[in-house]
Amino acid sequence: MAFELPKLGYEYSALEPHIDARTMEIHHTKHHQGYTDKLNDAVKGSSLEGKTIEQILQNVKGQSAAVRNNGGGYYNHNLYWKILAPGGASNPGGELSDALKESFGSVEKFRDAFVQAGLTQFGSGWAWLVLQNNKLVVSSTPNQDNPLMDVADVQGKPILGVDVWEHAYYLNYQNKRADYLNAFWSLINWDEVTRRFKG
Ligand code: MN3
Repeated sequence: MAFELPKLGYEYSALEPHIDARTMEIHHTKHHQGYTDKLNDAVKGSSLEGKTIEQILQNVKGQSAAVRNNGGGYYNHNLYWKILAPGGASNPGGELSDALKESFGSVEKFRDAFVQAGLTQFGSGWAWLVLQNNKLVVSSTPNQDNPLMDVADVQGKPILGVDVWEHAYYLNYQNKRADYLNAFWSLINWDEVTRRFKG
């Protein structure tokens, strides 16, 4: 069965004023659709057909650039839409909060590390919160790579990720990536991040 572009659980305008509706619409219907279509083309008729996206990414070493880039793009945006929410809780709670304090010292220090990872990722890529051997770490990856991939420097389960490609923020923020990252923080769906942390 082919990979399908997921529907968002909210309107394109739901994240305004932090992320504008036009950016969301283009990001979903053009960029994510493009990764989805190209992934399907790359997988069709190959030994990867029928595998889950997680299985493909965990064994991406040696696969084509088309599989790596579009498979990553497909997975990463699925995660990105889910961990965004309009009017969500402003901070993580419960077990996730405790784990963040244990790994980073405080939620604030985690936030600083996460924003810094997004800011310092040169060019296009992602910043991540990764569950690695029961510990939480922050990392960043270039292009559409992610921590699930067997080619990533920091490997583990991504539970939060932010897209720092310019297409994610340029209409609203132009070159001001820091402003986008700070706005992103206020849109995080902490219930979803906690679900991924526990699951
Ligand atoms: Mn993107």
